[in-house]
Amino acid sequence: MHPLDRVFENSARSIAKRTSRRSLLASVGRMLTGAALLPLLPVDRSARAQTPAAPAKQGSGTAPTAGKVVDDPQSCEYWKYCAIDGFLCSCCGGTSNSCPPGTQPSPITWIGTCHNPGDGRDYIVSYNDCCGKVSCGDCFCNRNEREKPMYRLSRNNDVNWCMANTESDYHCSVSVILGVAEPEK
Ligand code: ABN
Repeated sequence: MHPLDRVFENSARSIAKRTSRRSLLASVGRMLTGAALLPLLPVDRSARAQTPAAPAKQGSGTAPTAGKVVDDPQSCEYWKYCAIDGFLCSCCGGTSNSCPPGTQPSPITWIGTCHNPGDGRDYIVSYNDCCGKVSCGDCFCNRNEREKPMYRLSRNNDVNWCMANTESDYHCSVSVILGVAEPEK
């Protein structure tokens, strides 16, 4: 007999002497149960929570999704941006309704009506451009609710309203509430 065979035979006999068939079945059963329970163990996903995906600030022109973003002035989904087309001044050193320092609001604007889900009312909104600096480039947002084609200029948002300013460089756009829209009688 090959010496290796003898080693295996001896160790098999020694194991057989020390264990019964019942204990062998019990340990096989324990191993199978452990393997079946492995997927139920908790998994640490904290690393993913610490490196969240970058929030999408870019406008898509799609309908606003339900949730907190309708209240975030730096989000394109903010309710009063429903017909804005441009860079959000709230991301460019200004606010949702004030121009960043060093820029001037356009005296002529385009007008829209946006529904505020917070109080259920419709508001008339003026979209002024802020002028006098090069394009901000942050938080581009293009939404077109109730926007009208170019022949209704005051209802069209694809116009550089800085054209009437002495410094006609377009920087960003704000959304100023003018009043509550009365329901048509
Ligand atoms: N009113 C925003 C804008 C500015 C320049 C060109 C198109 C639209």
